[in-house]
Amino acid sequence: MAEDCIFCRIAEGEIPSEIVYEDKDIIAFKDVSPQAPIHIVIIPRKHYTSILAIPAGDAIMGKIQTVISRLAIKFGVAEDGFRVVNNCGEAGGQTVPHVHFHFLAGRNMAWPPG
Ligand code: DGP
Repeated sequence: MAEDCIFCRIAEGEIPSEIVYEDKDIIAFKDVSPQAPIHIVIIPRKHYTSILAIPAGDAIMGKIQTVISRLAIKFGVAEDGFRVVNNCGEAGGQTVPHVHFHFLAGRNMAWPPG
């Protein structure tokens, strides 16, 4: 755990959040500033600053993919569709330096993103 990391503190239960999924490796919770009717943040419990910090071959990416599928079913959007976003680094729009994936659904998404 990184002491000054908001998402580590959410994973530890030190900061309250509306958790929609959790297991020993991953936690998913509602975004505090939703950009769609359904906006979930998926994080590994382990602190990696960004997607670039995840070691090659680490199993966490496959586990995240499984959680994405579970969320699509849980929120009933597997058929309609949804969007998964990873913002990486300053130019990528990352504001919290703990790797995370946005799961967005419940409206039609525009392309290109801003
Ligand atoms: P990004 O810009 O990709 O780093 O996204 C960070 C997201 O995290 C942003 O959509 C807002 C969300 N967020 C930041 N702080 C908190 C918090 O304390 N609780 C919750 N639930 N979400 C947060």
